[in-house]
Amino acid sequence: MKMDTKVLVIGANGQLGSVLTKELRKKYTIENVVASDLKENDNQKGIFEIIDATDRNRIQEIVERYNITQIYHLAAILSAKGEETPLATWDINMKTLFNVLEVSRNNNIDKVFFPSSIAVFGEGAPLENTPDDAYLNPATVYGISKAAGENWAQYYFMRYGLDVRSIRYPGVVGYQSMPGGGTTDYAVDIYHKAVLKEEFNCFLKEDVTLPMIFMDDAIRATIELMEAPKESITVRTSYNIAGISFSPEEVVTEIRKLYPDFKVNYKPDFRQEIASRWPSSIDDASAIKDWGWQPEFNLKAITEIMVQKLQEKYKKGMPNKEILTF
Ligand code: VAH
Repeated sequence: MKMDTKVLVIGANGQLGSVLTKELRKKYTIENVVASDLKENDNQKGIFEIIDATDRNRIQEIVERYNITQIYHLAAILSAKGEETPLATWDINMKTLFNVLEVSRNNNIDKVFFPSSIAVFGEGAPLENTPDDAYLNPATVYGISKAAGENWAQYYFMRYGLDVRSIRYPGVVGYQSMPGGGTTDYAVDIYHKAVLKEEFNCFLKEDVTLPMIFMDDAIRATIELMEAPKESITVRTSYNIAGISFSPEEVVTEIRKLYPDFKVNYKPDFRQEIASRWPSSIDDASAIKDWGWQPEFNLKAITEIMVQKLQEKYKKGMPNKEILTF
């Protein structure tokens, strides 16, 4: 019989993983959350273990050592980066998921979180108010791996009763961490450049509207989903959630209310092609019905908070962190 909730976060150094780990430590105490990633991260206060999630035995070892009861699997190669090495991306994204699912079912893990993405949608799905059950036709290897992963998550629930839960994240915007290799990374980098009073080169067209979400909303959605009573979960592939949809030019308009001279050049690259196949807005009726999802941050609020927090960080001398760019 397992006692306390003991959480393992795989991919704890990532854009979402680093913020989620901090929130989980607040919720379950620092002793009950084990952060892990490919390399040490000294700004994580708490238990940290090196895990390469392609190594199933290593996951097993850590699950046993800490008597883990929940696993959040946040490690994956994202949409843009993933296109550089398609087969390696597929291999890493799927192998790590299979390892987490197998270790979880073999160790009676109570709950598993698997992040999916709006990248699972493509040609053939309605691009406005895209519903949970829309036709999945991903155009990136990342999206293909997430669509496959959703079906494997559902299979492990149906076949083995493993309580795997999943959210299709929109593009995540936060000041707490840097994204890496995503098509929506522009929406974080743009705020850094504005606060540093530097020119911004946008790799998407000014009018491409994408579903986005503020980091605080994304983290709250994740924890609310994982806390929902098991019987209320009716979607075992992955839940759509909506935050706020916006285009680069809409962000620029909001930023220029605070930085009137902010200069932006639009230089669409291969990521524009990826973004053009993604929905512009999401229907999250199931998340609202099943576990009461409601976003709290609109673009105005996101912009004000991002600017204020980044001003504070840069005043404290945070290095000018370039977003991973190509
Ligand atoms: C990406 N940030 O751009 C991720 C996300 C919806 C986008 O999946 O790949």
